[in-house]
Amino acid sequence: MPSAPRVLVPLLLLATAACSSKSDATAPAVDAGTDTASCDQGSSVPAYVRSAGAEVTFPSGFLFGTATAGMQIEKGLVHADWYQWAADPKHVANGDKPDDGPDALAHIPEHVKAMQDVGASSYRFSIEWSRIYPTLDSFTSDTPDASALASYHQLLTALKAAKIRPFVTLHHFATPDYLDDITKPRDAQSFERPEMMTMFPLFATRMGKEFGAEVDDWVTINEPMILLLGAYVAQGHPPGAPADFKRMVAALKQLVRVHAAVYDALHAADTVDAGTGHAASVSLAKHNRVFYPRNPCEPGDVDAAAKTTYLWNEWIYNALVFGDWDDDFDGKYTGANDRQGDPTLKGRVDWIGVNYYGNTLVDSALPLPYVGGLPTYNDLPTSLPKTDMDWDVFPQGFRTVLKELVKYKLPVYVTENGVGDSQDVNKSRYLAEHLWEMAHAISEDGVDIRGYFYWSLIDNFEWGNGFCPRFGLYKVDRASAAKTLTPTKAAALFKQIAADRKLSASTIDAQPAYSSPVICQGPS
Ligand code: IFM
Repeated sequence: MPSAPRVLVPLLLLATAACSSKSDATAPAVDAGTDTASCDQGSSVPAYVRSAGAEVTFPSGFLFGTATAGMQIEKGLVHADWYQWAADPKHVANGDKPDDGPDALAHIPEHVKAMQDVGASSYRFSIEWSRIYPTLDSFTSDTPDASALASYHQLLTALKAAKIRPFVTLHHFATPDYLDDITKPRDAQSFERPEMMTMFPLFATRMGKEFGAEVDDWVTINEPMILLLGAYVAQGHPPGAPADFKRMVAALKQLVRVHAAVYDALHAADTVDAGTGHAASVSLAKHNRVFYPRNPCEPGDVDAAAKTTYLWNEWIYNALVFGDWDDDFDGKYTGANDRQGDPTLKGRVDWIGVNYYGNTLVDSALPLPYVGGLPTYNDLPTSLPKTDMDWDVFPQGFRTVLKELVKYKLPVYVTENGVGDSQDVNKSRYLAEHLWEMAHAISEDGVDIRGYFYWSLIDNFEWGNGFCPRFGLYKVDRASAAKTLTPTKAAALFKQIAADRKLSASTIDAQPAYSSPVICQGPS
């Protein structure tokens, strides 16, 4: 996610100008955070009260994994929009550059060993489109880069030898520069471009054929809402377009259709393989949050929090699971372009992928179209512990967000959850508390969760925040030629929980209490 503080400044500027009549649309039938405190308690965000019990267990076959993304750990992705965006020091804190990161493709054996050392049974990573096809010519002529293919095959071979199940993301924030020209942010770029509708499915077809024998589980797109907000509203992602919420919404609509086409392409290309007996299993990694009214006594804030929950958390999966297309985002299916059960969208995810990082406050004084408020998720006026990103630590929200997914009646994978903690003081407690709440979502709320991917395996390039926030289960010594890995304190805990398949309340109690983080500044 890009630097939150800077992300939201343009939203503030946009808010009043962009306010549309939709802001007083009927609130959808979705409540804001289920634990909202009453008006007279002053704050809508409750303190953490751990879900009850002495011990939780995890189902047999449950995957304990870690996750990464190419742009954040690989070197030399020169044809990616994000690489070019990061070349401008105004876009990344300290002028950090992805090339100064962990150089992952040069250290595959060490990274797979690190996964083995913590008993991980799965790994989510991305195959970078711009590495496979660096130029439009190479894409058009289907001339993939041989060394790129070899590197990803090397990784997949090593994972197979280690019995680690791969989940492969095809688009994790970075787009080839021939689909996103960052020098022309006012022109249609990336998911707005009509050719994305055909080129991304074609890329997926080729990747399905190339890697399908080694990969069953595919993530089409990482965090659509964060990506589009950064790209078309908040200038936190390339192309950094001037803030235009309508543009973002148009891109969102096309993105959902692109996903459906990529889903079909992967299923056609990656059929049942001899190794596993499985065909492709496809979803996306959707970043969901808990939205609270900034002021619980302000009805506009309460309404805006409910509407944001719907648009942010539900709208995409409603379309891709049920085929329910709410074109005007009003929470009803009565608009001229609304439809339910659309066969071109329905059933286009095989499971629900969800990334969880915390809570958000929504302020109706600054109404964005469709939701009637401005969401903010950093530097919140709460007494909750903070992360390096200045986000709240909010484990109970994990359970809330997971519970919202029950209605889809599909398996769920937590495709990301983790904490920026450069001092390695809060990670263990954060991990334990979040796993605890997730286990309750399984056992008490009936959420069919099949796996959990800790973000991240290693410290990496945290987009606009550069290298300051450290999300890794392993620290990376970026200055060393070997890019040496050192386990954090949370690595041993992860290993213990993955091995035992259980976690006791006393283990959580044994973790150090949260202490103040080093707040990492966003880009200047
Ligand atoms: O690092 C990011 C990742 O790329 C997408 N999800 C959130 C993480 C932490 O901000």
